[in-house]
Amino acid sequence: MRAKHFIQMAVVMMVVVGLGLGTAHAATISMFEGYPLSPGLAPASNSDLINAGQSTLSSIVLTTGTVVLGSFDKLNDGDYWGGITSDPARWETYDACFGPSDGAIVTVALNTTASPLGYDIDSIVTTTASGGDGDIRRGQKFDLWYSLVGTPDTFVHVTGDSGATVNRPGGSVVSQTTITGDSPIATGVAKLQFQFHYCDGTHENVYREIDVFGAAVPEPSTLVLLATGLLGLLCYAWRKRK
Ligand SMILES: [Ca+2]
Ligand SMILES: [Ca+2]
Repeated sequence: MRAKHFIQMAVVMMVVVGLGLGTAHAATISMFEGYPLSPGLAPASNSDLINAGQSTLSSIVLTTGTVVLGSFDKLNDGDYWGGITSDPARWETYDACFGPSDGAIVTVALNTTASPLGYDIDSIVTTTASGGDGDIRRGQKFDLWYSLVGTPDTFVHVTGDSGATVNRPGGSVVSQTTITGDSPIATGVAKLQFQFHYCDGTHENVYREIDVFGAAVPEPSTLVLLATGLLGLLCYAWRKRK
């Protein structure tokens, strides 16, 4: 490829990336409520971007606040059940949850060494469960923020339900929200932040898992190779037809 063409392609790609960054940061949020093992309840993922042990996760830390119930490592352990997956009754115990204090912030750093252009975030699934019917701790209320690879410590708020990104009091045994957005929610992401709030101002909500789904943003070299390969195939087909 001639240098001039490469520069033209690079400029086009920068414009495309720029347009992507300029889109609105509004999210679409759907809510599932039901009993454990109900149809429609998404299972916990153990291979999402922020799950413990995944190469896409750099660090996940509680940067503000405390754990008032359960333990922090339940947030991304790929499990809802505290290891006893065959017994739905165990759902309602407190040993497999993360109950953050009001205002607690969890900061997730994605592995930008492995993916220098950051990550596309397609969807985020958060699951809570607690106690008997009407227990306020089943609800979910948190703000979601993300930062981009160029400015990893500048966080952008994702707008969702009124008052917070997610603000659902909850009413059944399980509450699960799925956050999506303009596809994807954001691109070129370096970090995510979740700030948790008490739904009723008094009681902690108990989170069982947060799954973040997405993929590494392909590097330009990969895109150029793909484009060149495609062009080559088209030329080949065209010459064959002649
Ligand atoms: Ca868990
Ligand atoms: Ca997970």
